[in-house]
Amino acid sequence: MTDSTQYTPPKVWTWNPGNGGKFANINRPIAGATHEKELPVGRHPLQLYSLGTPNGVKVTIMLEELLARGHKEAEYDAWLIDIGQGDQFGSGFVAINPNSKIPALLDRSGAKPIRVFESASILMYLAEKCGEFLPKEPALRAECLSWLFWQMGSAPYVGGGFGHFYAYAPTKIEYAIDRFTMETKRQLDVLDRRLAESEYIAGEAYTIADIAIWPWYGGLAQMDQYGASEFLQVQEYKHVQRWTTLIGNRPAVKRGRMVNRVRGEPSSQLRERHDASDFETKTGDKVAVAK
Ligand SMILES: N[C@@H](CCC(=O)N[C@@H](CS)C(=O)NCC(=O)O)C(=O)O
Repeated sequence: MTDSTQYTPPKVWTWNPGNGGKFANINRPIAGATHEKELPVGRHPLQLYSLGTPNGVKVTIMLEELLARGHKEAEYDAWLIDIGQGDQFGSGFVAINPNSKIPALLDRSGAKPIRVFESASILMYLAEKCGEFLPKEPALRAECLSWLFWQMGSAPYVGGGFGHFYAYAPTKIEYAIDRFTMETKRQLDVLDRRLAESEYIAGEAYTIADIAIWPWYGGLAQMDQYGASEFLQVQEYKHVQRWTTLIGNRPAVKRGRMVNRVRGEPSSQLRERHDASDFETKTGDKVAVAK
């Protein structure tokens, strides 16, 4: 690999597979399927194809919240998409999300299945389908959607920028880490100031804005995401800390975090979810004992 301080870009970029980065085996400069593979389909109206990353967890939290409010139409099968193994490039997955990224949802409740991709789009779709967590009053709705899309525009600087260069890049590049740390801390401060003036992100009610933002920024604040708690001095963001605890204590959030999770304590991992009872009987610790 070229020394990053010496690198002069050539006239035309060429693909150098296996550039040493953590995700080198799955990154490609072209879209589309790499192999034929049908997706499994379960018995519920909603089929979710996902993984327990911050983007995936947004959707499983939302589904568990909707079920907790009694919405039977939110019953779902959650299938595991192993992005490290390239499952997102199978033909069945690409047919649901041409962008080859989790999460992707298929709603099979109507005459014709409806595909939904991009996590914010999935949250809005479910919120509108069930009439929950997205205020109807125009000013409140605008505030909620503004924060929802703030998250979508901002988090790539945290994940693809800060997290990538701080934790995953094969060389530590001070310029890149400095640039994205500054931005990540600025975003934490944006949230901290907002949460100083209101209980939840979009006002007095819990909404899809909280559901979208919590997995990313709550992860930084209290889950040592990228092993960067100390580096970022996350304890200083007092209002973000208060809100992270508030949201994290919700039973549906606790369940949603477990779905399609493949890391951490075995008892916190429910690799696939096909029934509400799976949380009691199919977590990693219980499946391992049964084997
Ligand atoms: N903007 C998308 C981002 C989704 C995304 O980046 N998903 C990652 C995992 S968190 C992924 O599937 N990566 C696989 C890949 O890039 O090949 C969303 O919010 O749904």
